[in-house]
This record gives sequence, structure tokens and C-alpha cells, in this order.
Amino acid sequence: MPFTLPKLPYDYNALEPHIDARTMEIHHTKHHQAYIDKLNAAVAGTEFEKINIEELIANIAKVPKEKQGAVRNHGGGHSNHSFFWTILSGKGGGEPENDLGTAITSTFGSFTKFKEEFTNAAMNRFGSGWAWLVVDNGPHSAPGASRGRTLKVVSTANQDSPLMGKEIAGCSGTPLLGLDVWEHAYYLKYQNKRPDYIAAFWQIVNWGEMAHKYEKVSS
Ligand code: MN3
Repeated sequence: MPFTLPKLPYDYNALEPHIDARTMEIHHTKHHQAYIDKLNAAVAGTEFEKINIEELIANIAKVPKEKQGAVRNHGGGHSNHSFFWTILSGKGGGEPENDLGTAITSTFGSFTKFKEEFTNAAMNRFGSGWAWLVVDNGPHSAPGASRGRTLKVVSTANQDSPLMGKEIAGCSGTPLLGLDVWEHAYYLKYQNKRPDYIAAFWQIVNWGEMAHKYEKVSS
């Protein structure tokens, strides 16, 4: 099979008490796996099963029309969840340092203001979707051109990704931080209390991994 479920970089119980082991196991082995299975079914036997998932969803316009819906939903789901696991850590929390910390402070005014803006994006996403911190260098940032460092907080519906671009996802950029606000991400422990889940999320953000992603995008 072309797309496969990535291993988590930690145990299912590693994020407790903020996210419980049962939620993590179901989220990973059932929800994420289901996106992969449906994505694989959609692209079976095509050239699109051979490219990496970020490239696939960034080039969704090249996918045949009749498969675009499946790639958008399930390819987006695979990409978003693969990303999400990496920016969480049982040893996370606190505040970003170095270049990423400086960029956040200079863009948003302070770390607290950034947190507020991101939290609002996550709260105000009606129904299912994601909140993101992205580096957005605009639509014409050619490879090799001087890469910008424009940080933005955005949100997407369903499994749309900023990588899909403005026309599809309503926003664009390379994600540094993402928060899954589908109820499947928090319902067992938090039920309808999305604010409590978002507050817990800040305790497990892996700023070190984000700084690494930021360095790759902006250097
Ligand atoms: Mn999810």
C-alpha cells in the first residue's frame, strides 16, 4: 500500500493527563488509519500513490476531478494527522525560544497574544476543522527566492490543509503548529468542552519540533 500509518513518536499514554491514552489510540489506529485506507483506495493504480502526502495535497489541482474530493478529505486527513502527532510531546508546553520565539513575539506582540489568537481560531472554527500557525510567503514565493518569515494564524474546515492553498482551503502556508478540533480528538475526556481541550493542548506543544520546522521553512 502506498500510504501507511506513521508510528507515533511516543506511547499512547505519553500525553496524559492532557490527552488520554484511549483517545490517542482510537484517533491514531482508527481515525487516521481510515483516512489512509480511503486515500489509498482513491489513488490506487495512479501516479499519485507514489508521491509524498504533502506534495500530493499541495498539487491537488493536478489530481483528476473525480478523485479530488477523496484526496482533499482523506489525503488532507492523512497529512494533517501525520503532522499533528509530531508537534505534541509529553515533555512539551512552556514557551518557544530562539528564532521561533522572537518571530512569534514580533508578529503577535507577545506570546500571550499569539496564544489568544490561536485559541480564538480554534474556538471559532464551527463544526470540525483545524487551527494553524503557518509561515505564509505568499502565492509567488519561488524556490530559491529569499524566503519570507510571515507568520499567520488561520483555520480550516474539515480536513483541509493550508498546504492546499487559498482557493481550496481558504488560506495558505506551511504549518508550524496545528490543532485538531474535531470532536473525535477530545470527546472521550472533554465531551463538549472544547475550551478545556485547547487549554490542555498548550501543555503538550512540542516547541522544539516546531522550531525545527520553522528553521526548515525560513532558512
Ligand atoms: Mn483527528
